[in-house]
Amino acid sequence: SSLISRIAWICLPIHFFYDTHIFVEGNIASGKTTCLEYFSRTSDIEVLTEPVSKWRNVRGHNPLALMYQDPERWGLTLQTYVQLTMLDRHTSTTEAAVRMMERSIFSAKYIFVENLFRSGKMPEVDFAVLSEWFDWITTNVSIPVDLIVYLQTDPETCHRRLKQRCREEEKVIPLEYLQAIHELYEDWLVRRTSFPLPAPVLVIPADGNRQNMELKYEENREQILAAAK
Ligand code: DCP
Repeated sequence: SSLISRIAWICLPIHFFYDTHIFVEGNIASGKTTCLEYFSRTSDIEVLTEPVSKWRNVRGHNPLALMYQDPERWGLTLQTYVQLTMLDRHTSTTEAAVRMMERSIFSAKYIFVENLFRSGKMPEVDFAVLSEWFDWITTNVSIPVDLIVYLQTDPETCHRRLKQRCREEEKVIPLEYLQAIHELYEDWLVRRTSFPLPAPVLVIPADGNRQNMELKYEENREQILAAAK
């Protein structure tokens, strides 16, 4: 047993050393899922895709569809659940050295909740309650993050991709909505004028087609994995 404990002591720091967390951020249909799939195929990285299937079906209800139909009534409902599912992802344990996840509790709050509120679609009291929850969580729960990969797109590109992918709930999304989300992302991750940055940011232009994007991910692989060192 002394040999085992010696091995454990040697391995423990190595494990912590490589326990790296990366968030992939970007507008709706910016290609986050494709990016995550690419890295899960080509590197020893564990990927956590967004729990969007949960947002479309919680005990038989579809809060995502409800939010798009009537944001004033259902925005709080969806965003409360998004916040829970994100927290669940952030705190789940993993064996992998590097873990990449789609979006984060930060963009849920700084981008989507902020957008609902600023556009007048979320009552102030709903915004206040969500903000209290967010502040409590980020003060009392450790949310590890080493790097944010921002897939930067033109909102028109996202609009075109959205129309092609034809997710039922998203048929009502106008270009203006994607423009608003884009500006909030740029303020946060590029201009850095709105909210605190929890980690350094790597910007990857993401208007290209799938093949183009795979080349770009390849070019950036070293820089992304360097966050693990
Ligand atoms: N959504 C929301 N509020 C959040 C997070 C997401 O209203 N806090 C909505 C926006 C989309 C849907 O959920 O309609 C799915 O979100 P994503 O854009 O993150 O997922 P995609 O599948 O569109 O990402 P990509 O195409 O980049 O892979």
